[in-house]
Amino acid sequence: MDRTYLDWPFFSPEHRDLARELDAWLPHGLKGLAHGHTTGRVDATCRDLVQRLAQAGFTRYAVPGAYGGALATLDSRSLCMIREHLAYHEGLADFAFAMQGLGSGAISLAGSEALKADYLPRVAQGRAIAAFALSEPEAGSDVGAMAMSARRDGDAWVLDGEKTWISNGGIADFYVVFARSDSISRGAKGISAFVVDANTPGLSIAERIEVIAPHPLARIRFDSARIPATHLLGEEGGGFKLAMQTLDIFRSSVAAAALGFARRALDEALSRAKSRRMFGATLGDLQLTQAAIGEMATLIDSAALLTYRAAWQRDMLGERATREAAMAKMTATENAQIVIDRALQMFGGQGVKSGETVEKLYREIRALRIYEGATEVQKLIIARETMKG
Ligand code: COS
Repeated sequence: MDRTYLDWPFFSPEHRDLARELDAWLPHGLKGLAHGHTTGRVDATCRDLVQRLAQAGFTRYAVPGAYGGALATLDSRSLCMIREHLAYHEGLADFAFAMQGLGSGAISLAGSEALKADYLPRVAQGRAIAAFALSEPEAGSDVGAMAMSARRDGDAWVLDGEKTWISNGGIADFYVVFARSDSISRGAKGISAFVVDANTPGLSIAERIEVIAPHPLARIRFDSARIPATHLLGEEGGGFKLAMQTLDIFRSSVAAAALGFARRALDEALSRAKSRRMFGATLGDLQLTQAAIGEMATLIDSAALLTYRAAWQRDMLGERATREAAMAKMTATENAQIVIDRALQMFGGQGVKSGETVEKLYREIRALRIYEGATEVQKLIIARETMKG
């Protein structure tokens, strides 16, 4: 993996140390990991990964320092660096790490002291698996169309409705759930956020969803699920903004994961170019291959620059990096798709054989262009932010 980017001015010595730590851990840290496509096997592998990442100390980067985190506040560059490295080696490891951050992010940002103290240390230590429940069957890109309801009843909130495409659905210990807490029937206003324990009566897994790159994913039902009133996150009606603030942090980390997949694809392509013989030369001697490699390397660097610019801006300038995170997410995921496709092409028939690294990357990258805001949503966000200026 190209390491020269670590000399870019976005990083501090601590980030370079973290990259070294990841490099030292990864070859043995993922050894013996069970693979398999069945729901049960994938669940077990994800639980195993959360334990391994926690023992190595990496999940501590998913929460703030006061609650067992590695650094005082959530550090976007560290999140990106960890996701990039994990994705390079194993997509499920990236997934397991990312979800600890995304699933607990709204608690870190807006939780009461009691909620933070209860949930965040367990996330950091791998004792609780987190999930983020925003999308609904009729409200994906259009978050404001959500219908799930939250009704106040004495010292409780009562939740009714359905959430879908929920990563970690089925294995999570708790869900951060967004629901409509007043009578306004649509739009951003009136949405609130709650922490819901997985064992809450009335919460059930309606369907486990199987996808091209297997990971725990589910549709979840809430039938008069009662949670304590204290499990409201932030202010009543502040849920939409809280969801957007959480996504502002984690979208640049999705970009970093795409970058890790793309870097792996380029490395696979380079070794193929050197070893594969054809037309009396190597694949890499052919100018068409050189053109592909030139394009791939540039797509990767442009994605990396936007990714770490967004992370640096959030960390160092303390500014809302909505536009920058959207640019990074859109560019890095789209570029990675092209890079991986080019790499697969260089493997010819072998590239589509099940179990090949490029075949796996080809399946892994696709969802990243959709989740946490599809490319089309990122374009909309970038345009709106740009037109404000
Ligand atoms: N940070 C803080 N506040 C934000 C914000 C952000 N990043 N983005 C929007 N808001 C605020 C707006 O300022 C507005 O506040 P006011 O009413 O006080 O002016 C409010 O939230 C509503 O914003 P907006 O009008 O832009 O909402 P829209 O309904 O038009 O939705 C998009 C905007 C499409 C950008 C949003 O629904 C979205 O991000 N969709 C994709 C969702 C997603 O990523 N899903 C994946 C789930 S996780 S796998």
